[in-house]
Amino acid sequence: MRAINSKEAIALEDKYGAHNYHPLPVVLSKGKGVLVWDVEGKEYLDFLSGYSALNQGHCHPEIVKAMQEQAEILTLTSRAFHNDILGKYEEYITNYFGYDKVLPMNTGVEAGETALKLCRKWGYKIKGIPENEAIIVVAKDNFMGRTLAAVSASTDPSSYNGFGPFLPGFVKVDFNDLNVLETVLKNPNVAGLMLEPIQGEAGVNVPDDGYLKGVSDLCKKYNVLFIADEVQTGIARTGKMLACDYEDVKPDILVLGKALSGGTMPVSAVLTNDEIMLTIKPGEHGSTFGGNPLACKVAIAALEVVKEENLCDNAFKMGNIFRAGINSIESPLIKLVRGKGLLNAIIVNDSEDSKTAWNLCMELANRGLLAKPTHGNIIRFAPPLVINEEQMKNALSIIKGVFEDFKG
Ligand code: IF1
Repeated sequence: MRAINSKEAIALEDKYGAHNYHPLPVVLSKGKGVLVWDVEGKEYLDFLSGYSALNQGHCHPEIVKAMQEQAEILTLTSRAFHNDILGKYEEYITNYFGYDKVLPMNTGVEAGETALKLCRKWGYKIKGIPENEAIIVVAKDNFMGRTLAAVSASTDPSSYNGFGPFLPGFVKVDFNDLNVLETVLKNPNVAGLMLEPIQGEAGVNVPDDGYLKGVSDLCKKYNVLFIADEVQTGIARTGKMLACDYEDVKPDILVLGKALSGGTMPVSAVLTNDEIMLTIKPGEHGSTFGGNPLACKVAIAALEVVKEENLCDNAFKMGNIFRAGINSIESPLIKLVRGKGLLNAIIVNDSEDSKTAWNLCMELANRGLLAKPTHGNIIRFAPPLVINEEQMKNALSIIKGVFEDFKG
């Protein structure tokens, strides 16, 4: 197949593909580590990382090697039969995160849905909530994916508009407010509370110190399951293995995805204890590809890389360099920078509906750095966690130049 240029590639997507995204006009054809190249050969620093799925960097050799080897042996058995990889993976990941059991799925939202189902089952069978009356509390401005349950839990019109009727049983409370949360958790029909430790799509919304500990304590006090959606914050992204680790909080149910495969293929997982996990009986939940041998081998390799390459420490150190560098930029356009580890965002000093953040990202791309606005005036910066100091300094130099030269 002859190579196509950017213009042709974009035209094909426009003609034959759904218009459910508005990408930057960049057509990538190669990735390695922190770097990506477009079809014309231009090099970029990737500061989006596939929405934090590429924590280990593009095409990590150890992960690709594991994928290639397993792909030639056995890729899928379905769960109708056992295989020689799944049990070893289940032992590995449950020991890695300190839980009794794992339920393997594929995408992050499938893992989130699995957590919601486990929580409801536990509510009825263990907590004794009357059938079909379980309530799950979520934080406003959450993002857990694009399924109907996920958008039923959403407070973002761009996520739920036009997709009703919605799944009942969600109560939405302000993020980062323990008082309002306690009043809601007193309801004996509340089975669980699901939230991201840092709200990614909401614009890297970091709660006050002590909030996660307070959430965990309130959930224990009212016999409510704390479900942590660490699909985006997990696997070293925030400078700790899990964002919950910043407050030594252990969620009852842990939801992982994205970087669980190092960005090679969809792999997600739900981890919890026996009491909760065993409320789901054979035939009550599953997925064709969930826990397939290829995904299991890839996930083991991806998790090994995180530890072998000290990605938590590197994310923590590089994140400090990034935020210090942004804070040293003299620009009226920078309202503030916030985040933990290498999950950061710049709040642009302009209205939510302005094109400024988009235009800044277009100029960043022109100068060799890829980032994209999340809501309106917020630009997320999340490079692969393998980034080194020289690459970070180069990135900061590009960002500084764009903000200082920006003429609107
Ligand atoms: C899009 C961003 C959005 C997630 C959290 C579950 C999921 C996600 C905390 C679902 C997915 C992706 C989805 C993608 C854009 C991106 C994203 F914050 F990461 F940038 F949308 F908020 N929990 N996040 O962040 O995982 O099913 O996608 O594997 O849908 O536009 P998934």
